[in-house]
Formats: sequence, structure tokens, C-alpha cells
Amino acid sequence: MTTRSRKVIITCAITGAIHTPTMSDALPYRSEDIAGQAIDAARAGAAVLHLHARNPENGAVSLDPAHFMRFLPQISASTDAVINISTGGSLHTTIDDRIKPAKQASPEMCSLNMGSMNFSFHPLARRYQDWKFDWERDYVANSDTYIFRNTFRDIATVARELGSDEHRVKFEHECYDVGHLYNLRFCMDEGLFQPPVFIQFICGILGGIGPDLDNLLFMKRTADRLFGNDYRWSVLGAGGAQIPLATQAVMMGGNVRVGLEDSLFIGRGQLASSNAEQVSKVRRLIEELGYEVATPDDARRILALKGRDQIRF
Ligand code: KMH
Ligand code: ZN
Repeated sequence: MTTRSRKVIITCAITGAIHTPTMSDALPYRSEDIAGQAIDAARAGAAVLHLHARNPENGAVSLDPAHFMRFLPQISASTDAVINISTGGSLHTTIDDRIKPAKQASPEMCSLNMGSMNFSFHPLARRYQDWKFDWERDYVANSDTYIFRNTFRDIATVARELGSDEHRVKFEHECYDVGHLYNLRFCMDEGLFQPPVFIQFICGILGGIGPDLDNLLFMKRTADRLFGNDYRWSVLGAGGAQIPLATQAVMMGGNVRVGLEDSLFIGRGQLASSNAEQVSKVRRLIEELGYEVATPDDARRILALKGRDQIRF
């Protein structure tokens, strides 16, 4: 989409699978904290909540549908935000395990990672000496050995299982480099996804494209060529690039993603106290730049979602 949209969709990614409890006391992992922070983020202006689950006992990443079901009903009872369930929540398991929570919950949206890649956060391990939980150090330090597997067959499986008439999930297509845009174009040509597709341009994950404005412009220009008016887009800048790239995205006519999944900070060297604090900050920037923040129903219309009466939680 090349025209400016006056309503900007804020997605907030609440906890993710990169950061660990040692890194910030604000990172939620108990079900009630994930729910509470998600509800507060929605009240602050997030139209879409991107959700992973954690083991409530020790904060480890979890794909257990029961862990999702401990917070999803509470969130949807308290907000009308669009719920987006991750299908990328583990670098270790099969795509079948990664889609189980979404198959049970049938949300309006799911993430869908558009290519296999190195996906590493091992440099973070050097910053901490004492860890809150046993699993954390190895999980972070060994991420230099992980391959984030998202083959064409994996992508087709997600499209078939969750994009089916039964679920009609709309995808947040996670594109970490320019090649992933070509993968998406190929999949659309194969009939796997219908326009408008929603692309998350991700800049700054180690293994993907770097967080430079030139790279974002290149991603956007390439997407314009490949998708014309058949796409909507948003930007995720990892770490310190979160707010600078979100601001650029708004100025370029796009949407934004913030949240503690992507950055633990609210300013240089200053940890954020919550997801809502990041949402409030980006909301202020959007409004100062003369744009409006999209409501959940605006997001449903812009992204052509099935509606919250079709979810199963
Ligand atoms: N953690 C982000 C860089 C997913 O959940 O599918 C990308 C992400 C992947 O959100
Ligand atoms: Zn995620």
C-alpha cells in the first residue's frame, strides 16, 4: 500500500521468546502478569496483542495450549483488542507443535515466519552473571547454534491448517530480510494467502537484516514492487531500534510494533516498566506526528479480519 493511512495500528508483543526473567523484572511470565500487561497495553492504545506463553513457574518459553488458555479468556473478557498468537515461539520444535495453541484458540491473527534463518541472541548472555532460573543461561548462550526452521512446506502447513475455512486466521507475515518478501510473493502466487496480506518488516534480529533506515526503505520499496496495493505493513525494530524505526514507519505511512518481546527498554539504558509504557510512548509520537491511533475495530477493517465472534476462548 503506497498511500498514507491516517490510522496507525499499534501491535504490542507482550513477552515473546527471546528475553528471560533475569533481564527485566517487567518481563511478564506468570499468566496473570501476561494478562494484566496485555490488558494495560490495549488500554494504552494497542489494537493488536501478539502473544506467546511462558511456563508460569519459571518463565521458560512454552507452547502448551493450556498455558495460553490461562490468560487468553481473561484478556478477551477485558478488552476488544485483536489477539495474535505466535506460531514462531520455539526454535526447537516442529511446526505442528508450534501451531497447536492457535488451532485450539482459533484467534483472529497468528504470526507466520517467512523463511529459515539463523536467529540468535547469544551476545545477551555476556551481560548477566547471576540468573534467576537454571534454564536461562544455556537457552540464551546456545542460541548461536539454533536454526529457525520455516521451510516452504512448514509455511504451507500453517497456511493450510490455520488459514483454512475452519479457522480463517489472518497472518502477521514476519519478514526478517528481503528474500522473505519474495518467499511471500511465491506463496501468494501458489494461492496460499489472499490479499491484503499484512507484513511485519523486522530489522535488527541477529541473522536478519540490520536496523538501518536504508534497509527499511529497501524492504518497503521491494514490497511495493512485489505486492502493489495488496499489502499492509508494520515495522518491528529490535532492541534500541524499536522507537526510532517505529517513528520512521509512521512517517512512511506504515504501522508499528512495540512490546517487551522486541525491546526491554524505554530509553537509552533505561528499562521499560511495562509494555503499556512503550505503547504510550509510541502513541504520543504517532499523535504528535498528526496521525490517529487505530482502534481494534479499525484494525479489523484495515486487515480484513474474521471478527472476534469467531474466536474460541
Ligand atoms: N520475536 C520477533 C523478532 C513470532 O512470534 O512468530 C519475531 C516474532 C516471531 O514475533
Ligand atoms: Zn513473537
